[in-house]
Amino acid sequence: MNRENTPPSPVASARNLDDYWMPFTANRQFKARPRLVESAEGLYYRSVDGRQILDGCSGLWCCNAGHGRREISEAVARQIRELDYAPSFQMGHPLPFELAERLAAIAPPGLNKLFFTNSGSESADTALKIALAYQRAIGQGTRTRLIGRELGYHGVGFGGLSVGGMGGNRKAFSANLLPGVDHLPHTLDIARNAFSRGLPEFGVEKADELERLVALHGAENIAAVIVEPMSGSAGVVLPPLGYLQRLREITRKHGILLIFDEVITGFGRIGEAFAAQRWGVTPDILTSAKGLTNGAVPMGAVFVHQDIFDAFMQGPDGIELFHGYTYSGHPLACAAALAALDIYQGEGLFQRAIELEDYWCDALLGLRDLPHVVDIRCVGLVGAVQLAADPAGAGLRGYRVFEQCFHDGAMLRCTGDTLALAPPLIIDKAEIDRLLEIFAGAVRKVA
Ligand code: PXG
Repeated sequence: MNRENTPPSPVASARNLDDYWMPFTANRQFKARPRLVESAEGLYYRSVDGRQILDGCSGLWCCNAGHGRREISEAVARQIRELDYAPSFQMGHPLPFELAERLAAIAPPGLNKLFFTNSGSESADTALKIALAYQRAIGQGTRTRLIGRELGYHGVGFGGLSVGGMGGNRKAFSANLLPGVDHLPHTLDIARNAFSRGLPEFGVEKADELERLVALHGAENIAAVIVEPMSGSAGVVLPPLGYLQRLREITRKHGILLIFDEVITGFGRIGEAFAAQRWGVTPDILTSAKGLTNGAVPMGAVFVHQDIFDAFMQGPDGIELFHGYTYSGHPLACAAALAALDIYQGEGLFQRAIELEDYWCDALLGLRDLPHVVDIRCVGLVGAVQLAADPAGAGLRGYRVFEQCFHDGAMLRCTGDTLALAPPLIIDKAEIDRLLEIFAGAVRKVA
C-alpha cells in the first residue's frame, strides 16, 4: 500500500482492543487502524474522534429509517419497564401477535403466517427447516434436497451457509456443510450487462438451469429453492429481467417451494415493502431481519404462506413444528419492530426508494468515468460500483477506497473490489450528491 496516501488512523487508541474477536473482520488490520463510532443521528455516525460520517450503507443494510429514532428508543424503554421477557413456548404475550398481524398486512399475497427469529441467519435456517418439514407433512418426504445459488448469502448457520454460494465463507467448513444441496449459477454478467440502469437485460436463461438440476436430481427429491431476489453481500447482484418470474414458473411446475431471502431487500430497500412486491413475484416463504426493527434490536421474521401453515395444522393436536428460539418474539424486539413499522408507514418510506430511484441511478451512473470502474449497478436505493482489481491482489483497491471514504466522512461496504451503497431511505438528493462526492473523491485519491 502506498503509505503516502494512507489515511491516518481515525482514533488514537486509548482503549484495549485486544479481547474482542470481531466478526467478519481483519482483526489485526482493524486493531492497528481502528474505526470506531460512538453515536448516530439521522444520516450520520459520529466517530470517537468527533467526526461526522455519512452512513452510506444504513449500518449494515439495516437502519432504513436512519439513526436515533426516538419513537423506537422510547418504545423499547417503555417495554423493558413493562415486560422485559416472557417465554414464547407454550405461552405468550400480546406483542408478537400484534406484530404478526401488522406484518401480514404488508406482506405479499398469502404470506400471512409469521415465525419470529433473532437474525437473518436464523430466518434462513428456519425457512429451510419449514420447507423440509412441510414436504414431509404433505407426504412428499423424498423431497429433501435444497437448492441455493452461487454468490448467494443466507447467513452463517450451517443451513444458510450450505445453500449460500460465497466461496470464502464456505471453504473452512466445506466437508461439514449439509448434504443434498446444489446451486444455481449466479446472474452477474458484466460482459453483457455492465452499467445497466435497474434490472439487467440479459440472463433470464440462467433460471432455466433449475430445469437441469431437476433433470439431474429428480423433482421428487427437491424440497426448495432459496435465492435473494437481489444479492446484497456479494456486491449487489441483480436479477435479470424475467428471471424471478421464470424461477417461480419452474418451481411451481415441479412442486418445489420458492424461498426469497429478503433480509436486505425487505422493508423498502428496493421500493415497496418487499422486492417480491416491487418485482411482482410471490414466493412461498420469505425471510427478513435487519430493517424489521430498523436495526435497533436483533430480530428476524419468516413469512410463510397460509397453505404451508395449514398443512402443519392437519396432524395430531400437539406441537406442529419442533423449532423455535428462546428469544422468538422477544418483547423488546417486537416493540422496536412495531415502532419501526409506524415510522416506515407514517413517513411513506416504502415508496421512497421508488421516488428517488431515477435520481440515484443517474448520480451513480455518472461515476462511470472514474478510474478503474468496470461496472455500476443500481436499483431502488441500492448501488454498487465495481472496480478492476489492483494487480497486487484482489480486494486491495476496494479496501483502500472503503478506508479512504471513512476517513473523508462516508461509510460504505466493500466486498472485494466492489463498493456497495445503500443509504437510509430518509436521504435526500443533496445528501446523495454529498455521499457520491466523497466516494468519487476517495476513488480518485486511492484507486
Ligand atoms: N440473508 C441475507 C440475504 C443477508 O444479507 C443474512 C441472511 C444473515 O443475517 P444475520 O442477521 O444473521 O447477519 C444476511 C446478512 C455485507 C453484509 O457486508 C451483509 C450481511 C451481514 C453482514 C454484512 O454486505 N447480510
